[in-house]
Formats: sequence, C-alpha cells, structure tokens
Amino acid sequence: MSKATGIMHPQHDLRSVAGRFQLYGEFLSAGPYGTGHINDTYCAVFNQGGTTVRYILQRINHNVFKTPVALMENVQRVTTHLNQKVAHLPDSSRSVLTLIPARDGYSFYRDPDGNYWRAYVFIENAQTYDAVESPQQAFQAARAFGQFQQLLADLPAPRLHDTIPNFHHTPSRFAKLEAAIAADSANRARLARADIEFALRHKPITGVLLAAGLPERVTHNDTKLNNVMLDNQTGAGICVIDLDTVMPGLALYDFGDIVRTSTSPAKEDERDLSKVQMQFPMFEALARGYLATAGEFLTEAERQHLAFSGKLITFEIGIRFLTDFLEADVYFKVHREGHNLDRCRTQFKLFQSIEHHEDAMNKLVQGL
Ligand code: ADP
Ligand code: GN1
Ligand code: MG
Repeated sequence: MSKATGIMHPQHDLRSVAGRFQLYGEFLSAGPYGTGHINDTYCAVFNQGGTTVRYILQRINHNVFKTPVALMENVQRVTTHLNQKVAHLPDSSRSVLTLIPARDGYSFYRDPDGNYWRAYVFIENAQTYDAVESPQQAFQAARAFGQFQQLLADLPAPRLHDTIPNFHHTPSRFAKLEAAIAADSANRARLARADIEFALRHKPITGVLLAAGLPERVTHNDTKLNNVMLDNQTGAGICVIDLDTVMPGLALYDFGDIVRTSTSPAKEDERDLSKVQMQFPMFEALARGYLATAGEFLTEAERQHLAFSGKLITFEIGIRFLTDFLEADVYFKVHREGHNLDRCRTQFKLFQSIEHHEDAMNKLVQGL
C-alpha cells in the first residue's frame, strides 16, 4: 500500500523495468505518481552526470485496454504527428508527450508477467489540477484541448484503432447500467435506489448527440482537467497528456468532458454536494478557450450542442461510476468504501446544475 496515495500497488521491480528503456545514468528511485483512475503511473528519478532527471513510467491497465500493442501504435502515431507540427516552435519538447523507446527499439516493454510498460519524458515546471481554481485555468485547458483536435485534423490515414470500442456511445453505457441493475451481483442496488431512479428517468437524452449529424474527428476522449498540464509560471495549457483514448470520436465528447471537470470547484469525489455546481464564469471561459482554437473547424450543429454535451458527458460518466459501484468496483481505482457511488452523485448533482443553466449557456454560445 502506498502511503502517498493509499492505492494498492503490486510490487513491481521499477528499477528493472526502467532498465528496459533507453534511459541513461544511475537509477535513484521510483514511486507512485498522480491521481489517474486507470493506469499505474510512477515517477522514476535518475542521476545523469550530476543532474537529477525525472521520467514517467506507466504500466498500461490491460484489463481496461485489451489491445495494448494497437494502443501504443496510436500513441506513437499521434505523438509523432504532433511533434512534427510543433517542432519549430519554442519549448516544443514540453508541448507534446515524448515516448522513450525500450532498449529493443519498441515503444513499450512487455514484462514476464504480461504487463505492458512505457516511458515518457517528464514535463517539468508544469502541473495538472484535480479541480479548477480560476476561469483562466478553464480557458487554458479548453484552448489546449481545442488545439489538440485542430493539430490532429490532418493525421494521415489509416484511421486510428478504437482502443475501447463504443467508449462514448452513451446508449451502450446505459445498456450496461441496466444490465448491472438487473444482475445486482454485489447486492448494492439497495444502497443506490435514488441514484438508479435518477439515471433511468434520463434515458431519453442518451442518443441525442448520435442523432445530431455530427462529423467524426480524431478526438482525445478523456479531456478531464488533470489530463492537461498547465505551466507553473504562465498558467498556459502547454501539453495534453493521457493519450490512451485518442481515437475517432465527436469533438463534443471532448468539450463535454471539459465542462464536466472544469466548471465545478469541487473534486470529482466530493461528498458535500452543496459544493458541486456549474459556475457560469468557468463555462464562459471554457467556451471562449475552446472556440479560440476549435472555432475554425466546428460545424453549426456542433456549436449548437456545446452546452448540451457538458450535460450528456456528465451523465455518461455518472452512469459509468454507478455501473462500477453496482459491479463491486472492477474498473475505476477506488480508495474508500462507496467511492464510485460518491463520484456518481457528484456527477448527477452537476448534471442538475448544468440543466438549470442550460438556456443561459446556449445563449452565451450563440453570442460568441
Ligand atoms: P491515467 O490514465 O491513469 O489517468 P495519466 O497518463 O493521466 O494516467 O497520468 C497520471 C498523472 O501523471 C497525470 O495526471 C499527470 O499529473 C502525471 N503525468 C503523466 N504524464 C506526465 C508527464 N509526461 N510529465 C509529467 N507528469 C505527467
Ligand atoms: C478515467 O484515466 P483517467 O483517470 O484520466 C477514465 C475516463 C473517465 C475518468 C473519470 C480509459 O480517466 O473515461 O472519464 O476516469 N478513463 C478510461 O474521472 O476509462
Ligand atoms: Mg489521466
């Protein structure tokens, strides 16, 4: 058990894993890093000729990502393309994730237990945030995710692999929830009656984006606030990270998830629901930041659904947390009893708050 995070970390020999990558110098230490819900992320520290250098080492969660080799092919293509686009700009090595190849030249290392590992250059003097603190942060995050979509618009064929099929197909997510309720395998439905009832009542919205005639694009699909690094000095959104779900999708999956994670001042697992609310100035900053970069390619139908996408993606992640709670926490990492149910409740509270402001949000977008 790691003291820092309270998460169970199976004992991986991180020194030996680090030794499989083209990392030079003396290995000093490695420990758990960050607050992601899926992969095991570590920071590894090296002494390189008297300078201390950090790297990110990650074990890909192959329970969630069933095709790690295809996933790494996507990550390699995407980072190479982005790097070509920004290479001439100052500070380009902090604007795109850089994979460090394994000693055998592959982009990953497969250990004897069948785990897939990768190493990234550590982006220094920048950080991620689990909850938004200012409209400037919201603007910067949204601008960076919009630019990410813009830079990938001309990614050469072939189509990227679907690393998780139907990832944002909300009706499929809803069907999984219905199955989990019917099975009630952990006898937990009794603890979530009102939440289940709330979810079931909102089934009609699940198909709206799919029916809106929106174009397929290359999208990130996991644009929560802590998947973009903000510069410590300037606050600028410098690098989009967590590229496992970059694949074909709708632009609004990304905008919706920024609304979900960057309009409320509360963390995703806040228990005091009175703190969970959609703050209008944050939404305005997000919309302005996103349109500053994505505005040049969005269609009219996409613009019209910007506010709605925040509501839908908040609902979708809410029902995913609820499903995982009912299935005894097999997907998302949990750190306390009822954690997924707490997360579900913040989503449903935020959903209601977005709904309350939806007309005003739509009006604002029309005026931009
Ligand atoms: P997960 O898929 O589990 O969310 P992430 O790839 O988002 O994993 O990494 C978890 C956290 O580690 C991030 O939120 C970020 O704080 C940190 N992190 C990831 N990659 C880097 C990097 N290249 N440089 C610095 N920090 C990073
Ligand atoms: C997971 O990997 P991470 O922690 O950035 C999840 C997202 C959810 C998010 C909820 C591959 O994101 O879809 O929206 O948790 N990623 C995957 O916080 O399922
Ligand atoms: Mg992440």
